[in-house]
Amino acid sequence: MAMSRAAAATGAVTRRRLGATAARSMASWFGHVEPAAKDPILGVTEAFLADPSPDKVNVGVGAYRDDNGKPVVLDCVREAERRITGNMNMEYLPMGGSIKMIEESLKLAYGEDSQFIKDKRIAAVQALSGTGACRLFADFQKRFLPDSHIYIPTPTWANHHNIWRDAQVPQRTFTYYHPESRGLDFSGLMDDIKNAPDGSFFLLHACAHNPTGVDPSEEQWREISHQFKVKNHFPFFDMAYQGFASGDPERDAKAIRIFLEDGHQIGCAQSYAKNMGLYGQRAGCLSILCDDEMQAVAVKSQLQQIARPMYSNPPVHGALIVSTILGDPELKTLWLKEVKGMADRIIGMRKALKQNLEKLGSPMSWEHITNQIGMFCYSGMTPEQVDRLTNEFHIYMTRNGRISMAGVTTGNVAYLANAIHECHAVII
Ligand code: PLA
Repeated sequence: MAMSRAAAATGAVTRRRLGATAARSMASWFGHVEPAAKDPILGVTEAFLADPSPDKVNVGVGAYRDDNGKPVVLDCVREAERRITGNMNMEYLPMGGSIKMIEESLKLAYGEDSQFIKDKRIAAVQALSGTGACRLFADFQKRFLPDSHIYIPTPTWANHHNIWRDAQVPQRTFTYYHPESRGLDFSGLMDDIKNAPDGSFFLLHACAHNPTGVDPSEEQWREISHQFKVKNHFPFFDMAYQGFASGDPERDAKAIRIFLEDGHQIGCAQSYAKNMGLYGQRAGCLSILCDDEMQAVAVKSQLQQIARPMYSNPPVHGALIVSTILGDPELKTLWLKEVKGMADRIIGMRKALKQNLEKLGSPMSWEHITNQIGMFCYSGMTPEQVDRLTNEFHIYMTRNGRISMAGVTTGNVAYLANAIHECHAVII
């Protein structure tokens, strides 16, 4: 029987498709995909885990350890989990996340009695920790101010560059660190703020700058804020270490509070990874201070719309832990004590590392180890020196010379100091 014209045509299409599939299977679908470059921070953890040496030390990623080198779950978190267990269902959160967690987060960043909170001027959503908050903001910036740039400090947390790159926001850098003095290059910073086109976006580390451990003083923040006002720049604060700089979350919010006093509209990314030890729970918050309540409602709805096709709504467990702790005066007091305890242990390890290096007769000045604050020590070691530390001493850290002080313990500090001393001695 003769084939109908339609059936003949279908057959031809099928043969063509099969031909294409056969050709592709010979060439392989993904043959062109090259391995991605290793992440400069998380790649260090991978290398550390693969090293069988019993001496190995990981001072790469910024993850707090106790003095035995063990990961820590805070007592306030354990207690919050105990209270939550069995009491909650596992339904989806709203697209913008837990209202209670957001409320508590805003109080932490903007102040318990903030008028902006009372006036409902802040658009805020729960985010996938600090990274997710930054990414959501970057996507929002691209969508609603498509011609804008982001000014990022030199140096900064490496992932900032990836985040704004993937959001397709063009990046520029501004001066931050002065390598010779191992401190802030304040005049360079102020010049760059002045020279940026009016109305530029700037990424600022709210406290405990990563990787340098160098923050502006209160007076310098005031000058920066003033200059931002003159230039009408937008400050976006990444606050990944609130509490880790001074041991007191209230004090660590000082830079943000100064900008608020001066009448800026700000954006803020908060993370509970470090200060509550909720790393893998991905608990964070993105907030944007708006002109008024109506604008805040609109901005929040747009943030939710960006989140919906990416991950729909944020995870529930970490948010519950955060809201349970911050919403209960007794648990909050315990949290504040525990944050201070973590910050103090790090300060103690800074002193111990410096003393050990001095005891070894190191000809270098190690003042910066104790002058810097937060989780990291920006040691000044070169990538080659870091490679030696890793290859000869099994000490793992990022190649920019950053030491995560949170991984230094009474047990490994002398070994670390000795290795640093050896590697420096050769270069000098
Ligand atoms: N912002 C800054 C400045 C950070 O240092 C980090 C984490 C984040 C945001 C994001 O943290 P979160 O998404 O887990 O909340 N920086 C770490 C880890 C601690 C990392 O690189 O992911 C670091 O070792 O630098």
